[in-house]
Amino acid sequence: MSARRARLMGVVNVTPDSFSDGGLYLEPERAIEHGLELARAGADLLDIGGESTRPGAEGVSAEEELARVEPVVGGLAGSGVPISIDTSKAAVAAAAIDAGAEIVNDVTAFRGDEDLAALCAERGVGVVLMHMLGTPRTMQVDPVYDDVVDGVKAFLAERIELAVSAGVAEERISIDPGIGFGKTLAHNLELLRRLGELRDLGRPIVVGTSRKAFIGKIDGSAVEDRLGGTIASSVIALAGGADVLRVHDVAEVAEAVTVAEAILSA
Ligand code: HH2
Repeated sequence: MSARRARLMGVVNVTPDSFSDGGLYLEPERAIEHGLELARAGADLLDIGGESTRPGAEGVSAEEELARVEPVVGGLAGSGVPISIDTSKAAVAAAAIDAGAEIVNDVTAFRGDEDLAALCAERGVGVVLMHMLGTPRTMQVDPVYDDVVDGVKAFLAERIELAVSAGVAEERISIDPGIGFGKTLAHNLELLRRLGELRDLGRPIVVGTSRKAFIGKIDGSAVEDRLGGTIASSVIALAGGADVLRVHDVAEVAEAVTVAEAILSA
């Protein structure tokens, strides 16, 4: 157990096309090795994904996604760090749960596959329900909200209700504002600044800012140079009440969060 309150979810992308690390961990051995490295660096959870959700991405078939993630989930289950499977497909989630995953992280919040909620209920796994406007293919085409925080909050409240009515235990649900998923720079910044308002929903908050494009829009950095912006935004999310930070650079964010928490709790 780490001394930190906030938990770090280390990202393991088993894809050829993820926006920041696509192709690096496509071979199962490399992905497993990377996951173990993130665990040693302080990850409290490992989030394994086989389909990129970057803006403009086309989906992959369940067969392809499953072939990518199943050996990696199997290889990392039992490493001492709980595994979450980043998928919207019930068939992929089912196989990942069989292979040892304990959490389903669904960027569509159960809108992508009508069987996923019932599966999560039946298997008793944790779920992360994320807000996204539209789909990865369309989400960055002129997103509009009256008030982005109110809109995200209302959506998440509705998805919690749906999950509970499908039989998912409320205490197993976490929520995520979906930074970068159908949001302009101004929307992302406002969500991060007013993150605390999501606490009214009574569920743990997951936030993923890691290496995302909004950072580059602020400081002009290329995707491989966004560590400073990742740390700044992660610490602000922490101060706003985030419980889980989904990051690629676990070691560096762990150092920052340890110091930030000491200050926040002094
Ligand atoms: N962001 C990404 C993917 N999954 N899940 C949650 N709950 N929250 C997020 O913010 C989130 C997520 C995108 O990051 P990454 O996995 O690195 O990229 P890609 O989708 O291109 O694989």
